[in-house]
Amino acid sequence: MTIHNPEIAKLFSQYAVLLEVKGANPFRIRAYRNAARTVENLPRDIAAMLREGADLTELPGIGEDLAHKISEIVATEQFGELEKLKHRVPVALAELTEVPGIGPKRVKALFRALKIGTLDQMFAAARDGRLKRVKGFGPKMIAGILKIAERRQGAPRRYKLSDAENLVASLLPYLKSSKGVTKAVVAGSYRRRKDTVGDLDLLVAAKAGSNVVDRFTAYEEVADVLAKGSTKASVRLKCGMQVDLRVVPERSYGAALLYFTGSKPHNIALRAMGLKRGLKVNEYGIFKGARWLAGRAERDVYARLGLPYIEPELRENQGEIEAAHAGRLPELLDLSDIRGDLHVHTNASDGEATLEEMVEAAGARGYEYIAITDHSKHIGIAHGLDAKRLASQMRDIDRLNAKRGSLIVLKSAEVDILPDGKLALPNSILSELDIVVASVHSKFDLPARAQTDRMIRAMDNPYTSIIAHPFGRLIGERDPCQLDLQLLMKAALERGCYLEVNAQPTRLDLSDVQCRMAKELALLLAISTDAHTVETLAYMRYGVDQARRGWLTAKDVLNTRSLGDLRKLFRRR
Ligand code: DGT
Ligand code: CA
Ligand code: CA
Ligand code: ZN
Repeated sequence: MTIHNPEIAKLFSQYAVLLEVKGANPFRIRAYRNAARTVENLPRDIAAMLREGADLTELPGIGEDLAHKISEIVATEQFGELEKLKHRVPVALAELTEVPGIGPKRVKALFRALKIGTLDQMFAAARDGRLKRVKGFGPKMIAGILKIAERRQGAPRRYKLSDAENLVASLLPYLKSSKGVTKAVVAGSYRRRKDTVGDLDLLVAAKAGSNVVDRFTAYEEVADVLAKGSTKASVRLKCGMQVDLRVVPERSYGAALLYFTGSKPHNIALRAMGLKRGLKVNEYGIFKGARWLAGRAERDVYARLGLPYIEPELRENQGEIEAAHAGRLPELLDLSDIRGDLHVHTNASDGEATLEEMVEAAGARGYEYIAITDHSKHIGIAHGLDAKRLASQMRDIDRLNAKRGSLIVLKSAEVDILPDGKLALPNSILSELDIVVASVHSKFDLPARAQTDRMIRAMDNPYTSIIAHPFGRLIGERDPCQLDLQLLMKAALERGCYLEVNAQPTRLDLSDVQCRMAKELALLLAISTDAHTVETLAYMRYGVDQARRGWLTAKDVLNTRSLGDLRKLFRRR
């Protein structure tokens, strides 16, 4: 991993804000702000320039001192002076500046007047009236802050599935290595692969008398033990996440897994079904009167209810029980059905790896094709491609395709949809591409009608193939934009366009229910990683998870097709 221009720019602008809070010399502050802008807008990767021995002082606004600091940042991947300053000026910039209207000036005023450096401190000051005394905080501003405080309090925190996976990656092996443990698994919404989870529900099968609960509560990441008994416990981890543990004997493992996987509405529906047949279903098993019938495996419990196995992703009581009963469960898409990735960046725009490296990695995944979709040149996007650089990339792709065996590289671009629905590259260039991925990166706040029209207009362009991340949501950071999805999907169908399920774990856009809506309208979807690195090509599985939750089969997805079939599907002009 090397550090790149956007990160370096961010370090400089953070430093500028902290300097401002501290009350440093305005010239110094401005120097860092300018340097941030220079680095941000640089068409070349600074790390690469340094490797080639370039003299950074030739860049506008970069003198000896700043050039030296950039070298330090690239070499050590951190900015020592920023780290030092963070201790002296303890201001949580990232969270404070997330609040609309709070920029460097107000951050500075907060810190100087009240020594406030975190969101929680600011909320407290808004509630008890101290905030009124701070310059720049009028009644309207304070009302807005109170509203945000309220919203945060009301909604319990949820965690991205990928963040939960990181916690599980060390917790689960830790538990599995306890004496007497035969099985350990995460149930709950995690197993159903929901895009976010409220807490983790661990289920362990263990021999009687083993000390799994003690080992669990002694886990090094545990901050608080909320409850503890002989077969269950709840803890809060240092990161804030709650984890519930249940220990059961092997014999009821399946029943317990079914119960703790949920969802609650699915459980309730199963129980009601059992009652009609004179059977009792609970976390210990399925019973006729006092007689235990089954419970070792989930499959056994379903079978006693006259049902086939239902995949966890479907267990939301959204028709899956009826479908199972009627023998009409979908044969869900599997990661191994995916034959290629249709949205991938390289270091020609804001990706980290070279074209060759991305293609190589796609080949290693066994793909048949990969579309290279670097950004078009436009505001807000780090060094996007203009017509000339895109043409040169196309020549590189031709060379690669001539050289390589089975994997075909598709020429493509992620083209910005401008506010008026036009695309940011001219048709003369788009016509040279195999597919065109179009997406919105600005004006997320248009009303539904206007935003929908804007995207439909983008699809009016005969070269548009796929609309990427239609809602632009960033889980926990940015709400989805307003869209009439039904209208958009119908417009896509009429025009021979498709929508994307962006598999980035912070996006997952379209979402599970939106996938299901596409299926009902018979609109095919592309599941794409939007990978900016070689490693994140593996995000494909997160997209597949959501597609499965949306009942999609391989047939409902574009990139399960052979390249030949795919080309036919993209032939709209
Ligand atoms: P989350 O944590 O909000 O993302 O969602 P879940 O589904 O993981 O919910 P959670 O952690 O409250 O409970 C885990 C599972 O335990 C849930 O999916 C079903 C089961 N469960 C919890 N409470 C009840 C209940 O009152 N009745 C039934 N039948 N099942 C329950
Ligand atoms: Ca849970
Ligand atoms: Ca729970
Ligand atoms: Zn992208």
